[in-house]
Amino acid sequence: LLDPSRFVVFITGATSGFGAAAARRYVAAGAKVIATGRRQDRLVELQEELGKENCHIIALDVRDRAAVEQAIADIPAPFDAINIVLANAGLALGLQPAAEASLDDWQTMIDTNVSGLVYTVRLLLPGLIARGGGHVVTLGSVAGEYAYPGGSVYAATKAFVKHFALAIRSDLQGKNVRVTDIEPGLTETEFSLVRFKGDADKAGNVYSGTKAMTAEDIAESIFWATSLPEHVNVNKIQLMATTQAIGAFDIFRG
Ligand code: NDP
Ligand code: 8X3
Repeated sequence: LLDPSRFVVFITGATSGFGAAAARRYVAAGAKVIATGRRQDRLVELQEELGKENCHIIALDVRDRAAVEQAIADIPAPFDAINIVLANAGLALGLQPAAEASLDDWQTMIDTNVSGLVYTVRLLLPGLIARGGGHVVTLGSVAGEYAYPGGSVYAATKAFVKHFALAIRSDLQGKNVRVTDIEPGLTETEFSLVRFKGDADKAGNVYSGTKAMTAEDIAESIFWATSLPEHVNVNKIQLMATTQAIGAFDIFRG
């Protein structure tokens, strides 16, 4: 396994959920992290917990291409020696049928999950290559593989993530840069609170009476994939809660 004390991990969406859990997992193993997200107060708390020598923070909206570019250019040593990119920031908004869903919600998901992700990866890849290689980890979803009612644009953005991850591997041949798409199912984070726009009851119902996965479960799979020897590339990891399975085709009978 690789020595995690040599990892410098750039994480988008580190203020909550998988990103925060991954920051903790990597620092616990001796790595350095650059934690980013829009909520500055959360970033400050995380940095206080993990230590300034291990955790550099940048308040950043991944939809703002110029801001992503500037943030990357301004990273001080030793945090600028990034060798793992965890392109994790993302969200689902709403669960309405396609003909009723909010176009603004759709636009926000596309801007964040697609545009924000490609800005992050594109802007960090040259540095990874120049430093001799590294690892890009993207956050897809089971929704990118299996369609479900009300999931339209969210699911489509995650299908984009899955195929983008697979596609960039072809361009990275010979560059020693690995790419892994992590594709989780039901995991309790702030994901549903965001999807239902702060409605804690609706969000709670998603996880009540069942046993969802945790952010720590996903962080462990991310850490594992990046710790494998350099000659091993895990293309994707699809995880579901044991309590979750794929449903039957939906047949309308008039
Ligand atoms: P959380 O809502 O807990 O965390 C999402 C993170 O993304 C937050 O840190 C948030 O930070 C950040 N984020 C959202 N929008 C932006 C933005 N415009 N700019 C920068 N950061 C942003 O959800 P999860 O941890 O569960 O989700 C992480 C990823 O995993 C997402 O891509 C999600 O789609 C995916 N996923 C989640 C699953 C689940 O069931 N939980 C399952 C499969 C995939 P802030 O608001 O501070 O900017
Ligand atoms: C999050 C999992 O099933 O809510 O990507 O879309 S799901």
